[in-house]
Amino acid sequence: MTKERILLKFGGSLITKKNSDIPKINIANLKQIGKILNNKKYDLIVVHGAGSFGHPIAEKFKLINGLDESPEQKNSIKEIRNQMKELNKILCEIIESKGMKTKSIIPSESMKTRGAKHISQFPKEIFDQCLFEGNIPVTFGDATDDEIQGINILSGDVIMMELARIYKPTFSIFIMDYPGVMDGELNSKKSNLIPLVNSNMIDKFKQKMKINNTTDVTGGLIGKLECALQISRYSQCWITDLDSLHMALLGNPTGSKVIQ
Ligand code: IP8
Repeated sequence: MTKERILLKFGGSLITKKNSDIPKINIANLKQIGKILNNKKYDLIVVHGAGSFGHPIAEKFKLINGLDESPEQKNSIKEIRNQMKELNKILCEIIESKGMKTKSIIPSESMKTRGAKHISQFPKEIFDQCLFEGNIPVTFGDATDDEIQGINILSGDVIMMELARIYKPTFSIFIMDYPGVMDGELNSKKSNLIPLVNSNMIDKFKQKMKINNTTDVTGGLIGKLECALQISRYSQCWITDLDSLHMALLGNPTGSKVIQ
C-alpha cells in the first residue's frame, strides 16, 4: 500500500544566507533539516529554493525577462545552473547522511516552461519511479529553457503547484525562516501570525503592497501565496518554519493554513 505523502519546500532564505552576494549555505538549518526529516510515516517529495545561490545572478542578468543574446547572460545561465546543482547536492548529501535515499531531479535538464508560472514539460515518470522505489525526489527552483522567451527563472513555488496537482499529497508545506504569514513586519514583536489565509486576504495584501509601492521587495510572498492558494485546491497547504517541521511530519502542521 502506498503511504500518504507530504510535499515540502525549503525556502532559499532558510537553507542559505539570503543576504549574501555570493552563494553561502546556512549549515545550521541544513543540519537541522537532515535530523528532522528522518521520518517514516509519510513518503516525502522535497523542493528547495535558491536564496543566495541563484537569485543574485538571476537579478543581475535579468533572466526573468528572457534571453538577451549577450555572452555575459549566456555565462550567467551556466553559472546559476551550476550553483543550483551544488546547493541541491549539499541538501541531498545531508538527507542521505541520515540514511534516506534521495534522487535529484534537475529542472534545467528535465523541465521546460512557457512563462514564469507554466511548466510545459515535466518529468512525471522520473518522480513516479523515484517514489515507487521508496526514494525521496529532491528538486528545486532553477533557470529553465522557456518556449516563449528562451530562458526563464522557474521558482520552486511553481514546481510545488505542479507536484500538488499531480500527486495530491495530504500536506503541502512551505518551510520558511518565519513561522507563517504575519500581519505586520516580519521581525516586529507587534506582528501576529495569521492562522488562516484565504483569497480575499491575498487580494488585500496585493492592494496594500501597491499602495506602499513595495512590489519588488515583497512580490516573493505574494507569488508564494498565489501558488499556495492553487495548491490548497488539491492538498492541505501550510506556511510555517523549521521549528514546526517535526510536528508537521507527524501529521500536525502549524503556522498559517492557506484555504480557498
Ligand atoms: O527560490 C528561484 O527559485 P525560488 C530559482 O524557489 C533561481 O523562487 C535560480 C533563482
